[in-house]
Amino acid sequence: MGFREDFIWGAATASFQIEGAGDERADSIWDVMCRQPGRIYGGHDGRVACDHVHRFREDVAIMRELGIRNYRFSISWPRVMPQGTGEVDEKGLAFYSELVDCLLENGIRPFVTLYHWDLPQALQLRGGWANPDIPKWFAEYTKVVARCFGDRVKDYLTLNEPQCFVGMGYHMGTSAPGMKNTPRETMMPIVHHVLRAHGEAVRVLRELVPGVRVGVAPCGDPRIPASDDPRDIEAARAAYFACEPDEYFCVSLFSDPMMLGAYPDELLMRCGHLLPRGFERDMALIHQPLDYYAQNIYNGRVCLCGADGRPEYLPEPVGVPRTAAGWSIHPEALYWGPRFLYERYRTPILITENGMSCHDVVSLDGQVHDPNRIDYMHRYLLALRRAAEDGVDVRGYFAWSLLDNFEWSKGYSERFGLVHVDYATQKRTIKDSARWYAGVIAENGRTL
Ligand code: IFM
Repeated sequence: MGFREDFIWGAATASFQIEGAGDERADSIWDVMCRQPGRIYGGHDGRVACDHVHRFREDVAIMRELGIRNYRFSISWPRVMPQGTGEVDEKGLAFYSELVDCLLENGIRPFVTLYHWDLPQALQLRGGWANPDIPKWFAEYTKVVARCFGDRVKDYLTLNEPQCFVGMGYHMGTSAPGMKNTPRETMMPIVHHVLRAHGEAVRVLRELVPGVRVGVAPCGDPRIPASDDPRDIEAARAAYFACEPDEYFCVSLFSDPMMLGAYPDELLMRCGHLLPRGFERDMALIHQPLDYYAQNIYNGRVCLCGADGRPEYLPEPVGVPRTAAGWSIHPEALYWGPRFLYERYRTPILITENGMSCHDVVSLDGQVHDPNRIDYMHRYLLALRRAAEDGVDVRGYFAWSLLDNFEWSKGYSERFGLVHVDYATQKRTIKDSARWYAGVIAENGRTL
């Protein structure tokens, strides 16, 4: 009972959020966004971030000290291909190669995310995700990655949170490339290009990397049934997989095509005519078996079966616990999310992000005491363990994040790390939560 003996305990990061060394690579869409006044909290940017490119050995040593044996990081497309296609930057590749070697020497298994939002600006100038050629560009980039690292890296995630980089990037305008209210006529092809890019990457990885394991890391807040009444459970399930036009945070919008080979019916009825002509022919490429169905889970929404039999959301209770980012805390999301996802997609589940933003400070004793984060992780992990005990094939959990980092439009104002970063000095301080997590890992979650 509990977590599998080979449970994957890890920590996650993303290139733009930690790497820095902005002068040593070409621009991504996030560099451009950061230069636009008023877009990012405090005018912050990713030029230095956690200076991970120059300090990765120290960061790997911290993971080793904590017993974190799995590390999820992303590759910056513009660092390895400045124009997005064609020329390869050998220095950029060398950085990741050294990082991978260092991880392996320290007994840490690398999990590579191919795309965590930092599109080369050169490709944005060619239309970015709206250009129907982008799946081909993504395949070319994936080939470079697979050929360089495939001998040493066997675990890959194609895309991180397509919901966010599509929804926030093209509909809400809060993420790069910062476009707002892009018409549905453009949004639906963007969604389709993203899905084709995923399919192309899976195909390339399977072809070039012997023994590869591939997944994808979407998001979407799990719906939590208000009670054990089967009608509430079904209402929560229906709400979780519902797909409304102009709602890009739906799980099923991206995951049904990838995992079931079809767009949700309700979407096809209302927006199918906006998909690229002949989209049906792409469904086999998009729908390929995956080794993991990964999901990033932080929040949840409680829902019940309303009087008319339809899902009805409960208002947040007064005083609901919240993170420093203002997100309400719903540990049960890590029970119902994996359960609903596993029941629908029948693929082993990997939690590729979960964690909490806190107002962390280095105390007078030189330590970072973050009991709220410990409590958050403890509650969420208990829920995940219960899911495993109830038959959900849960393979792993990655804490977000290893380091405090650049939290996109919030700049450095949010701290999600297990390790505190003083941005003025780049001093790392291991937080109490990291030591607590180290204990959980050592015990394989038995003492939770
Ligand atoms: O920091 C982000 C990450 O890049 C994507 N998932 C959510 C995290 C916290 O907002």
